[in-house]
Amino acid sequence: MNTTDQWWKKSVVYQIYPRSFHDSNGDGIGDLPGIIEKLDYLKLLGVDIIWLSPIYDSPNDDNGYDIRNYQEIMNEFGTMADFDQLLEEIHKRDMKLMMDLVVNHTSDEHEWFVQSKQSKDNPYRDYYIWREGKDGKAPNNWGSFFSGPAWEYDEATNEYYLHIFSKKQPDLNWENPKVRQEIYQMMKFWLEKGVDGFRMDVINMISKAPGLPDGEQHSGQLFGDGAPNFMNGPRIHEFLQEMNKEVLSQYPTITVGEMPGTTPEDAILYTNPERHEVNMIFTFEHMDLDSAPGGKWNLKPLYLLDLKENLAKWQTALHNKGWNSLYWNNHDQPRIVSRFGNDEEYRVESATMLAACLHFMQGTPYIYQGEEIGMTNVKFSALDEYRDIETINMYKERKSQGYSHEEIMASIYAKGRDNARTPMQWDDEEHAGFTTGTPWIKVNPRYHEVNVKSALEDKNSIFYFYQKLIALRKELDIIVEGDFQLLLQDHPQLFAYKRKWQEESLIVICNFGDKDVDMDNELLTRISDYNAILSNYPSSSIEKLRPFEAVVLTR
Ligand code: ISL
Ligand code: CA
Repeated sequence: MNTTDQWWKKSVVYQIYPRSFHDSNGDGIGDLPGIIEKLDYLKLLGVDIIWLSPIYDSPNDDNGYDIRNYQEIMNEFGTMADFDQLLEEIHKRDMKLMMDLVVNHTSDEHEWFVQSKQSKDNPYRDYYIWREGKDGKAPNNWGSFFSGPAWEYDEATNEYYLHIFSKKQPDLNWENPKVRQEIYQMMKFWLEKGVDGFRMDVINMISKAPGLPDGEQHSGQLFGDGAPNFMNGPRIHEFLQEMNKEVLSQYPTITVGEMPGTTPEDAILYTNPERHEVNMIFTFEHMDLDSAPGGKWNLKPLYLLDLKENLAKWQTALHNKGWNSLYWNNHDQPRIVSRFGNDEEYRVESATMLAACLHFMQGTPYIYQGEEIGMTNVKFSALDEYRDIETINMYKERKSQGYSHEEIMASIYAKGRDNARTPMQWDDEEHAGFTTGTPWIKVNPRYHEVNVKSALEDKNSIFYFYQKLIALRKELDIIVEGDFQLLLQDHPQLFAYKRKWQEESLIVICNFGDKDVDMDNELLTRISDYNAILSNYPSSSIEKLRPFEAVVLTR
């Protein structure tokens, strides 16, 4: 494969969560025409590829990740004609479009499932995973990601169906070749329209361990841990290779697999070009470092040493063997400036430092809407202001387990997915310029201060810093090609690394703390012949780094 085939290695992806991006008709819900109106803004930022979270027909139990019809557009978002226009406008601006491919499960309102439920001998029965109960209980002890068991009992046929996510998201049965063929046909429908690739939702969960054995029961947990039996399962590579052969290899696509529970060793198997599976995956390891045992809601502070060790491990392991995706944010994660930075007095400094720290690594960077203006987490006081099924179900489950309201809200403030899903803040008008109606979820009250309009007016804004990072990636091949070496490994406050390629070197030094820190003397001598090419303070001296300062040097 030559580098023109691997164009996505030089690209930067921008993720749009359509429901919250821009509403064109005042119904309070973002839509496709709303996105078209903002394409010039994305072009100005300089991104190459747009990844759209699901826009397909859906009853919205999980905001579109529960698809009722793969080949229709969600009414609230517009029509197929709007979609065709969106694609055309994106291509006209020399950008590309990546669709969300959600094929581990469908909505329970998808025609296949409606049929499947009818009777045990319905031709669609085997499109999903149905089992008899065991001793009057569910077929196994797996829990769902959205609280409660992963099985739902169906009275009509006296069997249970598997749903790793909500009970309105039944898992498809990938063992059934007909299911696979249906999916491949559907993918071709979109590729024939001209879309440029897919982000594949929890794609490493499509192969389940035969027999669906119980998971280990950890103390304090309501359910067994099914993950080892449904993540990276026995036929996963076979399925992906088949999909690649039958579909992807016939089009010039970019593909990224969302893959929780995946190590760098797994990632190499998924992304080594010679294996013909996907181009890159989303790892979760760095997103789990601030969780205590028992899952994301059990909070733990981030230790910088853990983050450094983890990211360095992925960088070195995948070099020349696979390909990384680089991300801090998406629609499932809290806002990075509130999480690993300081969203109060050092919002701009920490947002830009975090951006620099990530964007000089090897891999394809992903920017999530609002990240480029430093949008922050929210703290709604009442549960009914939250919209996310994961948050609402977790609240009820923890309440019944005896947690206090305050304890649960603390977890939601830190980790709830709605942190990322409040409307995009375009200006300081009512509802932040997102809608003229009533937004489907409350706007973050900080929109007066944090919005696109003011970012565009300030040449030192986070927006222009991202713009610079994207431009530098196009200019400096070392960012795409270079190897990675962690520097100052044990330093508790500085994250520093070196990239090397041919005769060139690039060094990134980031202060993750809110205090000044003296530069390490030895490193200072080593970089005396380097030139600073970027800093997130108006002027910088590398002898002392100020709070959340980032400096990038080359030689
Ligand atoms: O965000 C999470 C909560 O901890 C993850 O468990 C998340 O559910 C997991 O990363 C899978 O995410 C993807 O599939 C889900 C959907 O809800 C997410 O929005 C999507 O990104 C089911 O389709
Ligand atoms: Ca709308």
